[in-house]
Amino acid sequence: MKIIVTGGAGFIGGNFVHLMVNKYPEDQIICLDALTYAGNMETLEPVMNKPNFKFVKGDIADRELVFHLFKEEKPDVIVNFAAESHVDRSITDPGIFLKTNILGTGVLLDACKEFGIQRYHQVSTDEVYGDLPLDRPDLFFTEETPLHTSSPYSASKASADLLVLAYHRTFQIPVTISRCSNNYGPYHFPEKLIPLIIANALNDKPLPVYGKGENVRDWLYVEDHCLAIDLIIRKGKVGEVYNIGGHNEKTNLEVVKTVIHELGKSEDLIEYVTDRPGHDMRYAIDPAKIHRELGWLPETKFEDGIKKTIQWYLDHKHWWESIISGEYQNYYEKQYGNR
Ligand code: NAD
Ligand code: TDX
Repeated sequence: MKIIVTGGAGFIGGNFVHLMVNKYPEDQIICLDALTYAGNMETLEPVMNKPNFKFVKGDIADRELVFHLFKEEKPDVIVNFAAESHVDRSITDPGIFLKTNILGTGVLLDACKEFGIQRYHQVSTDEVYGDLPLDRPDLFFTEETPLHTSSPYSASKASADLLVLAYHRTFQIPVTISRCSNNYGPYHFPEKLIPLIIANALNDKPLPVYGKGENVRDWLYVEDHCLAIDLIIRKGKVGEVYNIGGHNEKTNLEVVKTVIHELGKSEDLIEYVTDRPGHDMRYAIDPAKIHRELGWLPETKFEDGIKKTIQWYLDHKHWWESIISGEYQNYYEKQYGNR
């Protein structure tokens, strides 16, 4: 099988590429990535010399490039991770989210229509369902929950999902969609909560908590997400959406305190800052369908996953220190300077 993985130089895509290259030496894995600020060739370093791996630099919204790649490579499967993925950036600069997340998805689907494909898989998010109230712990997102987005990021992801389903119905493109909750683990870009808190705590810098830190996220270890996608592209039913999550709900404050305690730092580092506009209160996935139909269950508990993640950041300082010493400084100042 020949699989194009878009966005494979990013956090989840990178973990997925590592998994696929090592688990299926008989398959060919091609990573297509534009190497935006979030893409990092160092993430792909462990697979660069593998005979079943190839890297192509390019933008999924570049029709000519994508069509050329499909014509040359004749892929069997596309797994689309490529996206602008940070909610805060979508609030300050939404335009690129529309281009990559919606138009880019459209170009990939057009290429599938033109050249044929065995499976197009769209990596989506639980954020397309909006949020749940804190005082209703009995409620969870199912695949039937209506789309109801809050940020330009989530709106762009929901738009892409609708496009994917439309291409399935109108042009019979064999698609699947997965909607996963918050991931954490190795290679997570340090603008997102967990790696940002780890990096700041290690540098004894303030730990910015939005609002009161009461918002709840449903954390999943990245490897469990990758294993779920692998199952869906091999055994999932065409035209279906699968929610992925592990019932690991935590408030942001709980997460921040866990990291502080694991690193032996002081809670005095916590700094409550102005809330994110439109901040979603709670995400919580009901993963019953993927468990029932494909037998998927998460393997890593939060308590173990967070320890492994912290250890990874301690062992790979070079990876994240080179990120936070560059352009990231300007981003950080803009996001947190006057907050
Ligand atoms: P990320 O920001 O770490 O990585 C995105 C990757 O896509 C980068 O390598 C970047 O260079 C690449 N990219 C961006 N624009 C591109 C373009 N136009 N063409 C080609 N490549 C481009 O993102 P992530 O956290 O790994 O998320 C991956 C996917 O999973 C996204 O679609 C995201 O919506 C989804 N998702 C993420 C989470 C999460 O918790 N991080 C949860 C659920 C779903
Ligand atoms: O400095 C911070 N302080 C803070 O309190 C940051 C960066 C975040 N937060 C809060 C906001 C959220 O409630 O922590 C929570 C997690 O924030 P992010 O890491 O930015 O993730 P989130 O907004 O939940 O979105 C993530 O999960 C769904 C991914 O970035 C998305 O790509 C994915 O679709």
